[in-house]
Amino acid sequence: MSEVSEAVEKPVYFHSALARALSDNGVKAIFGVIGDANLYMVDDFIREHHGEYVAAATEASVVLMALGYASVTGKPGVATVTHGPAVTNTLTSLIEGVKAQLPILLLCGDTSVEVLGHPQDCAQRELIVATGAGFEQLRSPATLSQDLARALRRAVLERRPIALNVPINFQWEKVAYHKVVRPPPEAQGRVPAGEAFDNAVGIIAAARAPIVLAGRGASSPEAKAALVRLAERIGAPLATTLKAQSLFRGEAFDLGIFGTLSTPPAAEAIQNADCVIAFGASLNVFTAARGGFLKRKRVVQCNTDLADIAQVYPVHAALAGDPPAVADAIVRALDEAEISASGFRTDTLEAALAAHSAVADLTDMGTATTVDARLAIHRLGKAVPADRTLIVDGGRFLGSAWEFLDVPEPRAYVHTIAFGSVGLGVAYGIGAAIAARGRPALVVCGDGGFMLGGLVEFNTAVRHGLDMIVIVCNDSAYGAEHIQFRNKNMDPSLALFAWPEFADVARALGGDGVTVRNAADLPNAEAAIRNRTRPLLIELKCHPDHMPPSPW
Ligand SMILES: Cc1ncc(C[n+]2csc(CCOP(=O)(O)OP(=O)(O)O)c2C)c(N)n1
Repeated sequence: MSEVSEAVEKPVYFHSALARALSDNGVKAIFGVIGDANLYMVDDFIREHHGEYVAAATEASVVLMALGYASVTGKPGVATVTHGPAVTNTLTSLIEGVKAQLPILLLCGDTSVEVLGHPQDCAQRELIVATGAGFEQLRSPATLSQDLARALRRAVLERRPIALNVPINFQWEKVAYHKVVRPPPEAQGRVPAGEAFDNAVGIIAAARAPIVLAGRGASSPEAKAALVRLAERIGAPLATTLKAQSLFRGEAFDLGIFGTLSTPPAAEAIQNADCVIAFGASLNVFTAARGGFLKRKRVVQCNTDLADIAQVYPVHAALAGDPPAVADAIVRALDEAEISASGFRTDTLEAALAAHSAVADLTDMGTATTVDARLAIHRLGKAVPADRTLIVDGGRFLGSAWEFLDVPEPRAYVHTIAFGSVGLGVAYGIGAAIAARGRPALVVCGDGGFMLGGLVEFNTAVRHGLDMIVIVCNDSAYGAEHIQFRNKNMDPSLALFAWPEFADVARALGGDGVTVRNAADLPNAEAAIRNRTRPLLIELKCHPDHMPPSPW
């Protein structure tokens, strides 16, 4: 679609024009912390444009909320902060957004250049650029509409946060508002031609045991349908990355997650495969099981951008194109050459996949005063509606959440550890909850992560009436560090914490709280989930020496 630009009658204040430009560009929700550089714009956005404004407690969370929104909707999230320390508070979250490749627009105020020695002045451009985010300067009140539209477009096309630096002294200037909307181009069904494509088809035709693997970049309904067609055509089982989990649920020969989180029958099938055809996946170290799952296999990788191919491991065929179009083109080429299907879809494999149960072989590690995190999470997961959003924080507990909780579709899974930071889950979850009202946001975090980041925003979920359930796996420890001291036969007390009762904390913050001390307390938690009317925190008392190992 081309640029839409219209003139508007009489001059308005810059801050009103900015709110209007956001609304005209389809922005429905903004996450923010106000200060003297953005308060009037936010007021206008709410009053004049009936926009949704989420008032976060810290600027770090504002960016994370916008990332959560972008992750669930696939559209840019929008955040607003004032200047100086408000901007420096966003930096860790911006790095998270860059590594997560999520499109957001961060509106930053910029300290007045007229005030010599302003205490809040700092090198905003340099700080932002150092995170890997893009930087756009709002040049003048007259260029507001173009500058905003360009920043939004860049966020989508560059798949990263773009900060738009907005000088504070523009706010009460008058501008003749022009509507400018510059939507990015849509996917163009590109299929690579020539040798690269022929080579890929040759590899697939020769494969005796191929697997079709989908990543988040191939998780649209069209991509799913095309990959299912291809997998059926060549007799390949289907698999996904963690971020595309559940894409093929219900399909025949769905291996589930390909990588360090694979189930035993899926891992066996992967070991027996001789070819992996990956679409929209980065093939990172976790998907590749540190390289082990790609060894002795021919690898075909198809991504929209050539730059995303062979980033970590070499591949045998690189296809830069649109996954659904490429998958269909491969099927046509195989049909033309009358290549028959592989024999990899066997009854034995089907039976092994069907017989697998995640919890059947687990020994309960619970005690009279603690629960087994895996079994408790699995059970509580059944009590939360299946149509939910899942947000998993970082820490040793995360394997339990990844393995025992599922989502209805890939976009309902929100990944929060692109930068390996703990404590981002609750803020990400608030953005996800705003993006998908009607779906409960299920956040799983550790005690350390909750105290590091979740605590500060739990009340934001309360103030905004969000449907959020936070399961805190409380092993009274930085478990990921506790295990390291233990492994070296050292005293782990530096990693131990005597936190307050988390259920009391949740109630003090305006939510509900339930404590699960042992398996007999689980029915209380299940009832609290069923009867929830406000954000609910469930504390699982866990033992630091009885936690499953981290897959991280
Ligand atoms: C911002 C940040 N600070 C510190 C760390 C180091 N770190 C990794 S895991 C972890 C422990 C987290 O504890 P908790 O949330 O209780 O989860 P657990 O490991 O106990 O399951 C810490 C401190 C980190 N990854 N990110």
